[in-house]
Amino acid sequence: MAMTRIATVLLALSFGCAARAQVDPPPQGGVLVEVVGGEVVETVETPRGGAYQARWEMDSAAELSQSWWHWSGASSTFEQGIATIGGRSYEEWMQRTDKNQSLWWETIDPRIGFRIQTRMRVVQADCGGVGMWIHDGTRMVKVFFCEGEVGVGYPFRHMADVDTSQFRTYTIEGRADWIRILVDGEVVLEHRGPDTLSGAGTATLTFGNLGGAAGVGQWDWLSYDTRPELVDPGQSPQQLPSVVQVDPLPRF
Ligand SMILES: [Ca+2]
Repeated sequence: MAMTRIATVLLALSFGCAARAQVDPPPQGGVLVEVVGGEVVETVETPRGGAYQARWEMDSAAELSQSWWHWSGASSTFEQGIATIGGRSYEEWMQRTDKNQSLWWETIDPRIGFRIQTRMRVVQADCGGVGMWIHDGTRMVKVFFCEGEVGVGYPFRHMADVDTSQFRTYTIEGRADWIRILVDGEVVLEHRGPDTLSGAGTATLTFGNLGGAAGVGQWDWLSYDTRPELVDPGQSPQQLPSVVQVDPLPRF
């Protein structure tokens, strides 16, 4: 711990007040120190040799099962690189939390933020079913893909009109108390405020049918990045809450 603190201070001094700097991560894992807005963001283990991005092509259940748990109450089928997920009940793919199976839980830091992207379309959805459940270690937000609109919520709720019946690329970016959604590269929804921090729920990253309503979505691919370069990410790091240690969903 002492060595880590010394290294942190030295790196902080060397970076001074740079807006953002990043030390090249060790190739075989170790400790990463980042400076955001002049402040050292606490060390982060990099067990994947500095990898912060992951992507799934939806080719098969086997592809997903390597890093996602499957909670099935309806169906997931895979055909020509498209996953059709959902039905009358929950059909969830949840990022695994057992050791060395979740890049998300190994690297996510809410003070740095995340970018999740997916190309998908809504086949049928009573609002609240098809979506994503995103826990970043301090807060949880839900993303809704509904017929004719997309949004974020729980307990707050903000929606935007979108023709979700066509395949579109959705980008969900978040950091601290800020979140926004882009559709095909255009911002359709952006919100910042303490209400975005009030959502409490299971510590997991999930996509599919979340079980709140009937619904089916078709997913072409999904990716995330836990070290994105976010534009206008809201508060400065000095204002951000400390990382709260959460216990991700236990293995079952
Ligand atoms: Ca695909």
